[in-house]
Amino acid sequence: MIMLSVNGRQVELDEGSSLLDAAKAAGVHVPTLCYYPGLPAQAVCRMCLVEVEGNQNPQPACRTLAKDGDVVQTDTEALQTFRRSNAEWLLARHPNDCMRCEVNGTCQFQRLVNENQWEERWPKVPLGPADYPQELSTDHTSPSIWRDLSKCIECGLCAEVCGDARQHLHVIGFGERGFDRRPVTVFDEPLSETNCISCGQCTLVCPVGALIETPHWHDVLHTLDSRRRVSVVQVAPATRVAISEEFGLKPGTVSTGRLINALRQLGFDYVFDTNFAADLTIMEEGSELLARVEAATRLPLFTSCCPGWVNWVELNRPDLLPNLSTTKSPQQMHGAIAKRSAFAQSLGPEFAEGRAEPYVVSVMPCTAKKDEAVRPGMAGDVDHVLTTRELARMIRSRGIAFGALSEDGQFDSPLGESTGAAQIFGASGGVMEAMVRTASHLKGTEDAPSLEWEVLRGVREGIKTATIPGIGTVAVCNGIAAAQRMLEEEEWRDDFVAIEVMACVGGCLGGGGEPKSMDPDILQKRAEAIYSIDAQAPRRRSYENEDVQALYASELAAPNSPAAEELLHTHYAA
Ligand code: HC0
Ligand code: SF4
Repeated sequence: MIMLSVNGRQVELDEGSSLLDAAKAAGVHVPTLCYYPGLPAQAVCRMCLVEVEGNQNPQPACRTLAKDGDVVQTDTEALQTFRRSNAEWLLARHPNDCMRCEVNGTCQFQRLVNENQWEERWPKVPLGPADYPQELSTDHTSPSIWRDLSKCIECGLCAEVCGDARQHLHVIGFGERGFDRRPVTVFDEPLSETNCISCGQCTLVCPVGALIETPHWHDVLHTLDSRRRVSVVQVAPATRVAISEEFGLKPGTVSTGRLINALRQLGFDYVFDTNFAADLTIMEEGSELLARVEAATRLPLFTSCCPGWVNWVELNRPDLLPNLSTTKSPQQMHGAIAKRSAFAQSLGPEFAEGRAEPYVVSVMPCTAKKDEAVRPGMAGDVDHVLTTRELARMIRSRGIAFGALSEDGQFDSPLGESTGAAQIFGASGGVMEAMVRTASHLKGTEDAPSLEWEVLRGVREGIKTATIPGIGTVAVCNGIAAAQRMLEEEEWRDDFVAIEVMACVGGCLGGGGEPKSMDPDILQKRAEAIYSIDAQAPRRRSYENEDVQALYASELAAPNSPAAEELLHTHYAA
């Protein structure tokens, strides 16, 4: 342990901690722009400069190790002048059109400027070289991600997260040096022409509005306000445990009921649960796995509910496409059922055949789900996809006091019924654990010996494995980098019967559309919330979902039947 003082307050902390950690431990706020927990400190924004006694120059707190006996000052007049000069430089390169910006109210730069009353004093200097074509600075070609370089503050976090620090995809990197430095794609191609998998991790760490999810919430509000179609919304498992953070509730707060009430206040006619379709996914994907094991073909089976992973396979390893499960993701299944099944038509006359089909919106922790919703073979199942962050904006824009809503909201039935197995889909390892819980039942043998598979849980990046009696050994790749590492060796072909891949570390609860929380333990807290919902669920195995049983009895006959194939399965194109 080391002892030091920050603004006169004594703190004790572990060796290896930074001065930023020390300030936090002392309860002192040090401004940052280019810092994100878990990513390497960039130390380029110079907002976190602090004075350390004995050092002539101020030090960046994010990247300077705290030493025993340090005496640190964080808010002297000289430091304030430094910060103001840096901010004025950034303001000169920024459009400062906050009122029309998608991150208005959540932008870190805007907040700092506002808190410190910094002003725009210098003539405008656009980002990049003087002859940089301005049309290249705005890129709206991706169905999932919008880029606006005019808002970039060159923090470097997007290049880090897309590169070696997290995803190992290197779609965005830094071009030029010094004055002209800016984040670019290879050959400055638009994102849609690159190997971007739409994971949205870059939008999660961007402190400003330079990288955002392709916004759908304006269209959704317009459609709801027009009240011309019956509207349906479905909610993903990872959204209900994270949206609380957007409204100042404690991280890890489960907000399912509040969320349902907010969606009703926004004007949705039916509020359903993506988890219903997650249970159905297990029935289809589990049966698919057993059929492949029996026929000894297309093994190992890769899960396909993460669209970032599917994009990666299509772009980089089309030879693996036959191994992907053809089962649609729960998002797409839910949309297909709401729009095209006789089952949904039993909901009421507004769903009946011949009427305008319902308007289906999904709320997801994921930016790649926007991309998935327009994929060939599935387009039309879901009309618009909102990220957790976008939904929070919608709720704020309608003046709904989320934190004050009651937790008593209930999903509509029957497309709102679900089990605990479906809820854990939102965490890395959850799809596999849910499949394990049901596989023995599908085989017609005793159920798996254990309900809970701790070895498949955990939010840390890497590969988890488990040997399941009667099935074989399965693997979980937590993050696209882990999957890439695994595929570099050939052992995976023989070692595993099934492999779950989630492109974002933590699974969906670490998705690119989740709140931009700066809590370093955030994934753990969200995961605990997800597993607590499962632990309290009256039913915890997907085949126990009575409405899923009813859907098979009334319409689909059995998993992987021709009717189920038509409605619930898809194909992939290289
Ligand atoms: Fe997920 Fe899903 S669990 S991908 O992570 O499978 O986005 O939360 O909604 O579709 O259910 C995301 C989360 C979902 C889907 C489900 C799966
Ligand atoms: Fe990289 Fe993901 Fe951002 Fe695409 S969405 S640029 S793959 S971090």
